[in-house]
Amino acid sequence: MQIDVITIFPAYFEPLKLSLIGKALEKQIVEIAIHDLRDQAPGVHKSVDDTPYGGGAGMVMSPEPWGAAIDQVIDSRDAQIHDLVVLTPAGQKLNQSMAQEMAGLSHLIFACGRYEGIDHRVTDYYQAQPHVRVRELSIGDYVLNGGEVATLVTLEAIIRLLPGVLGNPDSLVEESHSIPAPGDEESHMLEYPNYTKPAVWRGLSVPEVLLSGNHALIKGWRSKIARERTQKILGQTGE
Ligand code: JCZ
Repeated sequence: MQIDVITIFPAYFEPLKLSLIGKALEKQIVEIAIHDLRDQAPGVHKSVDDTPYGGGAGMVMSPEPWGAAIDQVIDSRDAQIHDLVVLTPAGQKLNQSMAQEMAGLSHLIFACGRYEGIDHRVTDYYQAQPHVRVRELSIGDYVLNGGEVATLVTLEAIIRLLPGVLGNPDSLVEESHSIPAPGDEESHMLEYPNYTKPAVWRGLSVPEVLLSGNHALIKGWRSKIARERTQKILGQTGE
């Protein structure tokens, strides 16, 4: 899988070199290139923003450097289709089935906006290109200062699903039981709580059933607790 990220803050993506994703890069399971949008900005000031048409607060990212940067990464990759992903609070909410779907794609391009976002003609233009698909995604209903952190979250959700990235792929199988079916996002089960040694810590004991060695009993207990947790959380969010 090939991933290109376009940003005015390349340093935000340094953590991708760490841990499991860093290993995936070394193993060439995924190739990630970070591009500085300012390389496409003209003049000594390297300006990438301007005032909004129609007035209002803040600045809007200009379309020209975005067009130049996106054209360059499209032309540099030989994929049949390029998926342009734009993180925005106005996007479709990211969920596990979308991460799974994106993990099956060959070339992802992430455009990280700042300020009040990117001139809307950029997504309109690429949406109309036959070899490009555009997805506007949100990682949740809260406002960040830019697309970088939301892109990092999305990248981690996708890359950990690629074959060979997780040390023990059984974790993905276990996880899959708590993931909702597509279109059934409301009904997902939360996971059961986990415990390890020591059996007593600061006066608190591990639930006795987990020490019983009775796997059927443990399975039943875990699903009961998972159902109770799920009920409690759904109650809190009013769902
Ligand atoms: C650009 N502000 C891009 C995405 N889920 C979520 N919250 N906030 C964002 C986001 C905020 C932004 C930009 C300027 C994404």
